[in-house]
Amino acid sequence: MPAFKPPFIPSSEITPKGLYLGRRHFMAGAGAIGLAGIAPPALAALNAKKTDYVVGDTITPKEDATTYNNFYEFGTGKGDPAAYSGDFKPFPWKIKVDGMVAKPMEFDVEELIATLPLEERVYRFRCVEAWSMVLPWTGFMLSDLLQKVEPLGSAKYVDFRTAVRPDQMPGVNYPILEWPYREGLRLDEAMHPLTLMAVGIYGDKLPNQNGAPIRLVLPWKYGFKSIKSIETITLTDTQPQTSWNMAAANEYGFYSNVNPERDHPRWSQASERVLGTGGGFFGGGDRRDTEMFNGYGEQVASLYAGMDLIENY
Ligand SMILES: Nc1nc2c(c(=O)[nH]1)N[C@H]1C(S)=C(S)[C@@H](COP(=O)(O)O)O[C@H]1N2
Ligand SMILES: [Mo]
Repeated sequence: MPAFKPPFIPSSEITPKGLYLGRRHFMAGAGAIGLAGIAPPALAALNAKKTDYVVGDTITPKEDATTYNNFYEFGTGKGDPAAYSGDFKPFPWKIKVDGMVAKPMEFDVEELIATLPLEERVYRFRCVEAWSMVLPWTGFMLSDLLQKVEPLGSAKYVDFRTAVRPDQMPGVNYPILEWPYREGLRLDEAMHPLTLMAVGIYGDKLPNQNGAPIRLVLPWKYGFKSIKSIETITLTDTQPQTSWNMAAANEYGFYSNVNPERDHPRWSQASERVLGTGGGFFGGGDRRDTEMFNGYGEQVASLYAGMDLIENY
């Protein structure tokens, strides 16, 4: 794996001095967040270290990021996830990690929150629909979780699946997509330090509509790769099926790296609307040019050295 070189402004420039604690891997105090069995409100104070991985732009207002969502398990409208996820119960929650690993395990998410090093990371998030946000996530590196199960040498990919709960997720009662929602990564992408398992946003636990209690965040890929409310993670030697590729293979490939030079068959990917800068649901607001790998090329381009990224979209 290449050495990591953050191109972003140092977090010391944007963070009150007392909160800036140096390198990552600051351990959240086990007592500070609470272990399994504590009611969800106890998670509100996520004890996270401010991180070096910070994008310099203005953070999108919370109101926008929590009311303009894609989470088809709760409906296809942008307002549906906020409106229809009230019955969803994100705690207690078990996440299973199995497949080509030496030690398949099931983890309680509140225990992971209490024991893995949490960081707050401000990432630009670019949806395939040509809009973007800048969001302060709290989470831990997926690599920290995968190391616990000891991936076998034969494992080459990681398959992720969302929970399917017809009584709590109204959308899964309709054949909008093939349920469960699924995503996949190559193992080296999964192990990359930018790959975050988010458990919070805006310093608080994840709202249901944003993927509670645990979701992936991949800042260099289109938003749909960042699968929400994950229940199983399976290591495999074959490229996993992914929901959007199954729905429309010519529009959504396995890689789905942000690429301004590879237009979606139905629209341009050269620029994006910046959400939260005016215009709301109906367009308007600032536009910015889309960057290759969403601006994270310095960290991730080497993962794709020698690959044709128009062909491998
Ligand atoms: N399980 C699941 N995960 C999902 C989706 C979904 O419909 N179901 N939508 C994806 C898409 S298209 C995007 S852009 C992001 C949106 O995340 P946000 O609502 O927190 O901004 O979630 C992704 N993860
Ligand atoms: Mo998206």
